[in-house]
Amino acid sequence: MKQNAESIRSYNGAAGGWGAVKGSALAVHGQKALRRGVIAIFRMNQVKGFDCPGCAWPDPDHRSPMELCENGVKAVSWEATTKRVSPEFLAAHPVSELWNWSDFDLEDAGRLTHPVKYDAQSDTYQPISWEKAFEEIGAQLRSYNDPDCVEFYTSGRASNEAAFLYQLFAREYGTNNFPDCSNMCHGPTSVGLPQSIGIGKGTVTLQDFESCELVICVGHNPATNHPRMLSTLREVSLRGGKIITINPLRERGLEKFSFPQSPGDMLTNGSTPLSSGLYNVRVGGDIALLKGMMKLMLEHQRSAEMHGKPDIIDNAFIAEHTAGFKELVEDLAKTSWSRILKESGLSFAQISELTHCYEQSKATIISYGLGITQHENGSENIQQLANLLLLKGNMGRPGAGICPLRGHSNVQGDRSVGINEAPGETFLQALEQRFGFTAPRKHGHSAVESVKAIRDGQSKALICLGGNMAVAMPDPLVTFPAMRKLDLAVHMTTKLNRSHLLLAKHSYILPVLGRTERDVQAKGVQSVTVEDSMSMVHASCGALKPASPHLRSEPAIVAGMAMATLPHSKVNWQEMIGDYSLIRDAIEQVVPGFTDYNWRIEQPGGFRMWNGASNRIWLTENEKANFIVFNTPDTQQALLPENTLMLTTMRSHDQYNTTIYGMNDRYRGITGRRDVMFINAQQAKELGIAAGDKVNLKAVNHEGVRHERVVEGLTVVIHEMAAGAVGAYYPETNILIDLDHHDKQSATPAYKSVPVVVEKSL
Ligand SMILES: Nc1nc2c(c(=O)[nH]1)N[C@H]1C(S)=C(S)[C@@H](COP(=O)(O)OP(=O)(O)OC[C@H]3O[C@@H](n4cnc5c(=O)[nH]c(N)nc54)[C@H](O)[C@@H]3O)O[C@H]1N2
Ligand SMILES: Nc1nc2c(c(=O)[nH]1)N[C@H]1C(S)=C(S)[C@@H](COP(=O)(O)OP(=O)(O)OC[C@H]3O[C@@H](n4cnc5c(=O)[nH]c(N)nc54)[C@H](O)[C@@H]3O)O[C@H]1N2
Ligand SMILES: [Mo]
Repeated sequence: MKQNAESIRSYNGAAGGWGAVKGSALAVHGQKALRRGVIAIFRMNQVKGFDCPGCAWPDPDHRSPMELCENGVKAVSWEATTKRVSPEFLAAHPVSELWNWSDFDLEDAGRLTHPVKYDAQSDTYQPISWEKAFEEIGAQLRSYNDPDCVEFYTSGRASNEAAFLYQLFAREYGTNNFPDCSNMCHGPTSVGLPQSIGIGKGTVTLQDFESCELVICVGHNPATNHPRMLSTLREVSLRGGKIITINPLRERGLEKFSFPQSPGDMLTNGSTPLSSGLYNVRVGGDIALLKGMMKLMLEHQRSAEMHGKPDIIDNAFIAEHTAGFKELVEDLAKTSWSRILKESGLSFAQISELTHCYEQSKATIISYGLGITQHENGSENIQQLANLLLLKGNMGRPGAGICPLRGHSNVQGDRSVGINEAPGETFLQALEQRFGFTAPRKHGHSAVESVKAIRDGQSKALICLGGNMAVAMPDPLVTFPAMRKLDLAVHMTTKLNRSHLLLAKHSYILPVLGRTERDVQAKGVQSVTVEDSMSMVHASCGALKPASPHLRSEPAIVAGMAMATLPHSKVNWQEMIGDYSLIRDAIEQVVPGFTDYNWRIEQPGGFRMWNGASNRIWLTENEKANFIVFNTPDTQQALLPENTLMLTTMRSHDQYNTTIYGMNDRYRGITGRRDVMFINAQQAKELGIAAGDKVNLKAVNHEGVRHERVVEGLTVVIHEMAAGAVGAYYPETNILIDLDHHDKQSATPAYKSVPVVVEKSL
């Protein structure tokens, strides 16, 4: 397609392949990390190596010599860079100057080398000793009467050991305020899925992909975000399994794949076709589509019964294992086809084809990502996916189940070991029994609630274990001023980012060892552990020399703060940070599922945490798997201005969340820029805009256009995507998202359906 710009071209190649090798080489080179990077990359995801800090896709049992992917290489070289942010660098660049740097430039400046504290007089971060920093932070935290005025944020790269100590510190201090990055992605998985199947985690393992007949990929983009999944999908495809995509956008990377580790593919420029069907559902139209599929299945079932043909649905499973089937049937009977077609944006023929495919498959896996979770009905979206699986008994048997694609490499593990704003009583009692302090019972703040509490002056201090919270959250018009009202901000981090420049009265940056680096404590070299998207727990041991001798490990920093804050602590912090196996012993004593923790992580590949639903044991209140009905409200869009479109915010291929590695988005054909807006050809024509035109995006709500919430000067890119929607990159567009626009049950921001209008720039 002609796009009127050199920087924008349609991409027709395969994912992976030589493009990925070139992308990896550029990433390593750009960070001047060639030697460090290469050593690190060879140790990544190997049995005795470290876990890739990229995504949470599991490692296969039989690892290829290099179990890695292009984006994993970028993540490692970004961390293994030889560039440094030293005290001299910080002295030379006042915060007011750094504020004007781009997000890319801030992180590209390199690794932080010393603990620093902000000095208002010089407007710079200045070095401070670790002991003094701990002492001051501890004194500040002790000065508050109400522990609930402190927020403990976690980003999902933290290891189980760091996260367990962190929650221990916060709970002994007296609060359950754990805003977490998972509140921004898979909150609906944690809240919605347990109501259906009794657990907020996926039920499948990599082995299930070896025997499934069909994989339905709904609302995720693995070529960019979980590239190692493409190797798994390639194997499914090679043995004749089917892969279907439900996505408003055509994501080229999911269509064919050149396996960078297959000499055959690479030498012949060959590729394996992956997804064989794409259904361009409307943004937010998944529930309508899923209801349409289930409605058809029930019609086919009735017809099969009448004609004495084999069953379409699994009646035996439904009778023995589920509740709510009758209500589901009633709801589907009431749901009209006109509404299903309008809301899904698909034709009856397309829905029939998809349903037929699902009916034919004897074992189906549904994998899903943020295209499902980041909506006002994110939790309900997931419950409808579960309904569809349950109808055919596709849960808890080989080759079948649900597969949420989690984000950060240990986001699931962090939740498992206690990063939870609403902890269960059993967990709290076990914690109390092991450590002998009284744990708080009041529910704490999730991410959105924490920003509101800070905005309202209720919360005064923010401690961040990694991440870039202020930039990742919606609504910088609210979030940024809120952060500047804080009394205390402490950031444990590897690199500089914008959140660190939103100054509190007292601001500290504490530099941490990365996943790739050797961690030596009193009892020698330490490993940490992580849990992937399929509940596999394994050890990760850094190999590189630390970026600076002044770095400390995350567990050691958390323990340092805890000891300085809680002089009468019941916890033996010093002992635990000398030997992380003692932290794992404590986790084993508090959290079910970690029996023989230290022994089992020594086994190749680690171990899988027990999962009830995978064994058809439903840990729901009624001990059944539940069909959950959702009466879709008459679309709220009716209240919005007539020309409203739904903006879905996206990641480019060269970004890891708020970390921008580069300016390309290869599979979507974008080179050297991020200031673009994707739209389909017909929609563009209706708006009177064409490829290459400049437009402004403005937020709208029921009161009309909100002129202060605007992103200006985006260039129009014509892309195959559903009608009624536009796409643009995150975080640049977060200004358009209201803090109150989130999934109702889990408060996960509805980043994927933001009401906007498009105006032509003058
Ligand atoms: N390289 C790289 N890897 C990453 C990350 C990264 O930024 N870069 N981030 C990590 C993190 S924290 C996470 S949570 C994961 C995210 O991984 P994904 O879940 O893949 O997240 P997104 O890239 O946001 O992609 C969401 C997809 O949903 C589609 N979509 C949008 N709206 C809808 C809808 O209404 N319905 C449907 N069916 N689809 C929709 C979009 O077109 C897009 O293809 O990746 C992790 N891995
Ligand atoms: N509009 C829109 N907004 C979104 C999303 C979206 O799809 N659309 N996605 C949301 C999602 S899924 C997520 S998970 C959030 C991401 O939210 P966060 O997890 O808060 O953000 P990241 O960008 O992953 O954090 C990057 C920073 O982590 C620090 N870091 C890197 N490695 C380490 C380490 O090993 N240890 C420590 N301590 N720090 C480290 C570096 O300083 C780096 O700048 O964004 C959310 N925001
Ligand atoms: Mo995420």
